[in-house]
Amino acid sequence: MKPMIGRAFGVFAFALLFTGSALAHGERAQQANLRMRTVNWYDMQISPANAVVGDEVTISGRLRPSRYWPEHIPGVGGRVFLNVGTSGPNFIRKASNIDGISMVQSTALELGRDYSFGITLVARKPGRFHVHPILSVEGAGTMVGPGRWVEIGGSSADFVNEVETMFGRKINLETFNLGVIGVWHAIWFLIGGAWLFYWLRKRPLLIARSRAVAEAENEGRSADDILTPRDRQVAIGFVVVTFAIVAAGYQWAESRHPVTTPLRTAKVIMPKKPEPESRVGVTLNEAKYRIPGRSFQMLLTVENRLDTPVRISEFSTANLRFINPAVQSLSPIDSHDLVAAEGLRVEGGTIAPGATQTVKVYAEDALWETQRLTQMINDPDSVIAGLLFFQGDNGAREVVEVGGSMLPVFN
Ligand SMILES: [Cu+2]
Repeated sequence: MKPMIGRAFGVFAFALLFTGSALAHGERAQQANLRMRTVNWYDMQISPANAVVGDEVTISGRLRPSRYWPEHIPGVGGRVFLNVGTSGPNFIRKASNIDGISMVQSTALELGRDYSFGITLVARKPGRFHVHPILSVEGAGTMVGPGRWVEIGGSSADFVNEVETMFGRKINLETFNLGVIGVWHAIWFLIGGAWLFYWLRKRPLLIARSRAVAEAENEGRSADDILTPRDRQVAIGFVVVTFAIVAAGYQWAESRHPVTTPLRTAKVIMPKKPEPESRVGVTLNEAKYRIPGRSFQMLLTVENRLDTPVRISEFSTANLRFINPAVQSLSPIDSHDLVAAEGLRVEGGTIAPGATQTVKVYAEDALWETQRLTQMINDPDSVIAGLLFFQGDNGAREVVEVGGSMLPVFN
């Protein structure tokens, strides 16, 4: 007995030790290839980072479904829905759009295309919440975008959530019809409870009853023989009462709300669009991940079709941003902003206008480990993808997706 208790304590202590750092909504739990090769999110902004209950908080940015989307996972061409991931009903979503088209319903997108998105929230509860844009993909699950902390002050009591119906009636969505919902729950709870109460009083019960049924069948009788005429009358009574309540409830609801419309399930149609035209051509010749150094390396051939010299300023994959400090300085916005400010090293630096040259890129940071992306070496197909950002001397920016096979290096 004693070792058991000791072990139980050990597990408990272990759990306590690790709950502190958990982010609790599983952004690191998804497989590495799901995070690296599904939706590329960038330019994301959530503002304001501090608000009070009732204030609007907007999320905006761009998303690019990967051209290297894993074949075994349903893609964005089926049905997707743009939403928000946070730790509970702390906000309401007032509006959302992709490329300016309202996303009140779900839609379908295309791989390799570049879309802008925007979401308008209203703060509902006070607290400090980690907020992510998310894209729910039918059959594949939820693809989580970058997270930001949003601090909401004020009091829940000040939250107002009123709408006006087509007939001019003002409704408070926080409390609308709560009484009716409560009454219906109580009615079905009572009926279910009475049904249970009737049968639990009877003997034999449970296993003994099962044995009685088996016995009757062994003797060649019908198992229904153990029911009494009274049992049958009670059961018929329950059926009649249940149907009567359903019919009366329907009549009552119809008379109270004569005009209703069903919930809408149609898809929003997104106009077809071409793949983003890139004035920088990139070919991935080789990609390696050196496990001891947490060093991700890419050998690229870059063709600069712009009329200005360009340099690689950033590599972004799985919401991790590796920044080239020689080109831009960027620091994390908050404690969980996944920016490696000095994480990108580029050999073969500036690419002259019109030139084609080989560039070696190193993305090195402990984030590979802490964000559990090292498991990419366990993917059977070992394909990686991410966005490369090129910065022109004249301020031009090109965003190009790269992807291909990755080779793990163990020493
Ligand atoms: Cu989060």
